[in-house]
Amino acid sequence: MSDYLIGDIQGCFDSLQKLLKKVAFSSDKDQLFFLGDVVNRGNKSLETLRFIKDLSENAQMVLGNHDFHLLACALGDKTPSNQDTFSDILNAKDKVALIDFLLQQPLVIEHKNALLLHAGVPPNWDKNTLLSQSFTVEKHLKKSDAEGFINQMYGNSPHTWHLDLEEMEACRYTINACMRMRFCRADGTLEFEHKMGENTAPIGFKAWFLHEHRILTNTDIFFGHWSTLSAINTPHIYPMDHGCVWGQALGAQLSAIRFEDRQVFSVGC
Ligand SMILES: [Mn+2]
Repeated sequence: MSDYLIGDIQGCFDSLQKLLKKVAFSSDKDQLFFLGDVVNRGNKSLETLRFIKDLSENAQMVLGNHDFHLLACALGDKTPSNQDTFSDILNAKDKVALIDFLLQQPLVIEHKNALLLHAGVPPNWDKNTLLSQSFTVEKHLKKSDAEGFINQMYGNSPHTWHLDLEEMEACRYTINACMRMRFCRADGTLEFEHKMGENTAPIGFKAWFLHEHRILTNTDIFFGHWSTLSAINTPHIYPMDHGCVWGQALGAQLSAIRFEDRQVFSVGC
């Protein structure tokens, strides 16, 4: 009986199957947790999403920015860009069921005192703030007017969190923090231009988990999204996007971490 937490698949279905074989995944015994960005960029988004949906009770996932972008293209007023590779889902006969499945997925999973999410937690947020803000977003995604909500969720502002933000603004900040954040200021001010490693922070910014007075420093946090991070020695911080979609030439891997003993299993992509 093991729990495996798996980083960004991005439609790399074959790598996922290779990884599950490596850990000898058994749907009778084991649980899988996907850390978001299960679709897009890779070549088998449809197979990946169907597979995760069909795992049913054996799997949970959090939404990543690519999963959210798929929702916006399927339901909202966004159109896929040239780089998007999820047209197989948009044209699938089970599209409605797959999109409905994604709408039911959370931004954050609390698993035995650990937190699982796609990008990160603002340094000035405690667990209650994170869980209550993400719950508000999840509540809107499950409503019948999810498309109206999603259409209001695109954009970089507000960059900074305030208690007095109006609800839609607070939801936009929450989505941007939980699904897109890499660098931020100590007060949670977000920045979206820089995508390289933790040592490339713009002036005044740090990787979200490197802020000295971060509130959740004693909570294990498992996340994806940031494939350009180097080996991280920050206690309780587990970056799991090992860049699968970028291919073998870059040493890219798809990885799972076994929750019980923190052993990491990886396959080349
Ligand atoms: Mn991402």
